[in-house]
Amino acid sequence: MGSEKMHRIPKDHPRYTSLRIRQRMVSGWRRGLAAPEGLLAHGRGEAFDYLLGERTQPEAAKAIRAAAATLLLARHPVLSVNGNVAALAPDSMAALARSLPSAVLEVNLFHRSEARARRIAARMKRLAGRRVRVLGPSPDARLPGLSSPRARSFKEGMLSADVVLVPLEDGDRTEALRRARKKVVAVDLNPLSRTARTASITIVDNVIRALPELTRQVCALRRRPPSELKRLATRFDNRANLARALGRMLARLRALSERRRALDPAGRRA
Ligand code: PTJ
Repeated sequence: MGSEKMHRIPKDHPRYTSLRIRQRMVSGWRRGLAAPEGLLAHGRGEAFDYLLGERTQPEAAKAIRAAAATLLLARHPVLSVNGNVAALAPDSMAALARSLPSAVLEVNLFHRSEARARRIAARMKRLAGRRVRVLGPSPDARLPGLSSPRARSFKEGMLSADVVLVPLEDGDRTEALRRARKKVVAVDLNPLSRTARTASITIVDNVIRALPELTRQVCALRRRPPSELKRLATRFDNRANLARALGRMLARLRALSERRRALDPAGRRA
């Protein structure tokens, strides 16, 4: 793992926020939290975020509300943490876990190594506090229909969950969770990914923005009657919402091309 110092990014750089997020990812990799493949996955996400204008769009806000209602109604919600989440948004994930009375955090890695799982679990435990259960090293179960080691999981984690939140997930595991009849809430900037298309609710947004907003919605909806939460959760149509998210990207591209503007996410001339 590299040990060079991070470059200081000038605050007036037009891509300051994006470059700072990128540094967080690199730092997560240097600390042994994120996999090197996570850096590549992040780059793919950045490209889609660019098309979204690097903002939480109305489709994502709608999905976040349905996701908050679904998590509040869950008997045993499990929040999955991988290397990218541990690098980019561990504090937001910990806050979300604290906001849900029965949520469990499960470290679930695509490129699994016990050492990385231990490091991520320790970080999440530190941030989430004593009240939140964190499952990380030494898995005791397997998700059916997946080949090793991605299948490794926990009896008291995903195996017994009714709702699983998977930020930045791979398509195979999302499909395996759906086959096991679990509701899956995904956060994925790519509306075309298998995860996005297979999940019950897909939030097409950056985890950096989506997770704090999800916690805000959980807190806002907490005292609403279950009938209202059920309505919010069941009326959500993932396919239609994904189509609208794609349509928004298309419309942005069309508007920008018609104005002959280079693609600056904020709509400024680049
Ligand atoms: O830490 P591990 O071993 O569990 O590995 C994590 C990665 C992300 C490497 C692994 O799950 C993986 O390979 O994922 P994929 O199949 O590349 O899918 C990642 C998806 O997340 C892609 O569709 C990206 O567009 C999307 N994405 C990337 N960065 C973000 C994102 N979505 C939301 N927020 C982001 N910041």
